Amino acid sequence: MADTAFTNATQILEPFKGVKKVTIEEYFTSGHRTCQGCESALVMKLMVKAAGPRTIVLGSTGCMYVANTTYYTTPWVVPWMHTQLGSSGSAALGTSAGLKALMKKGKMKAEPINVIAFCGDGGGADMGLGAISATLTHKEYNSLILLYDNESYANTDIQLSGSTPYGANTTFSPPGSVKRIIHTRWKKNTAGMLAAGHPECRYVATVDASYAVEMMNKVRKALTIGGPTFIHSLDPCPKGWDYDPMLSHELGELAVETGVFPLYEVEDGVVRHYGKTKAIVEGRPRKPVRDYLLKQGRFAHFTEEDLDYFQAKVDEMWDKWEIPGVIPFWKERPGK
Ligand SMILES: Cc1ncc(C[n+]2csc(CCOP(=O)(O)OP(=O)(O)O)c2C)c(N)n1
Ligand code: SF4
Ligand SMILES: [Mg+2]
Repeated sequence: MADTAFTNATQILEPFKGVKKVTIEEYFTSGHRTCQGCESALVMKLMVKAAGPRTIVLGSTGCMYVANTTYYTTPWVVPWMHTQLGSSGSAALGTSAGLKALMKKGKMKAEPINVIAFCGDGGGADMGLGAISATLTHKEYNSLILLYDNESYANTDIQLSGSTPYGANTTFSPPGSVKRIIHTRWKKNTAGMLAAGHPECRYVATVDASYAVEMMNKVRKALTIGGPTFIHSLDPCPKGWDYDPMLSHELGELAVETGVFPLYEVEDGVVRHYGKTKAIVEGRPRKPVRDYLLKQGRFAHFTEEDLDYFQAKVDEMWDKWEIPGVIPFWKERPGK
């Protein structure tokens, strides 16, 4: 265990060496009302299982607040607090600073307590980005911010966010007979942006609950490294993405296998690709993006031309970016 006298200690959470070594205790249990097949609920469960009982969870408004804390019920076994939609960063920093001050004054036992704040893509990649950025500059406070990305403002009926993929049908971007593609912007590269821009943040990672042990181990690593850390999780959402709930796990895998959502970590400035993403970097062919897109009703209006455009943009991430799938700078761009 690190320096408890300094009251900035982190727990040393060794990685789970395979699924059989994962601890059995649950800290996110029954009592929630998320949709069948909701991957974000699984992310909550795995996140806090990985962190263990000495954890405080803070969550910004969104499905993981509203569906998880219906009047008088909650699945959280650990202390949990709601925070305003754009405030996951402030809540993480304030809680961590509060704990540190209380421990320093001797008002509570000096011990490592994990502080995890989660946010949706609306709350994190859009509205609360400034607060997350500020938190990632404060290296003296330990906190993990986990962005669960269901690629829309789901709780308020699937409005598009900066994290919604190109062309998706949302309540703000319904395809019409005159204009087929309403949402013409490419998805924000949130993890890459935060990793590149925050020198005091020692750990940024992307995860996908279809690869559950890897996901939990990245949470454990972030909490062990300490300081402010950030994890971005891609979460298939049967309601917003419009698919049969039994496909959640498969879609999570396809997002990685097609190269749409690369799995990596940036630890102290060093990039490591993971799992099937690593295999792709080492030369394994990516599956075509159509295998992923056409399983989802939100892309049902896509023509061959739209699929080609999407494929070309993903190809660019892999073939042209400075660091494949992570950092989108080109050494030089032909014709510009
Ligand atoms: C300041 C503010 N604006 C708008 C809302 C209404 N609102 C509640 S949840 C939500 C969607 C949040 O989207 P996201 O963060 O992606 O979480 P998700 O619902 O997708 O889980 C919105 C817009 C609010 N609660 N607070
Ligand atoms: S709308 Fe999506 S994120 Fe929200 S509870 Fe349902 S499946 Fe989960
Ligand atoms: Mg969302």
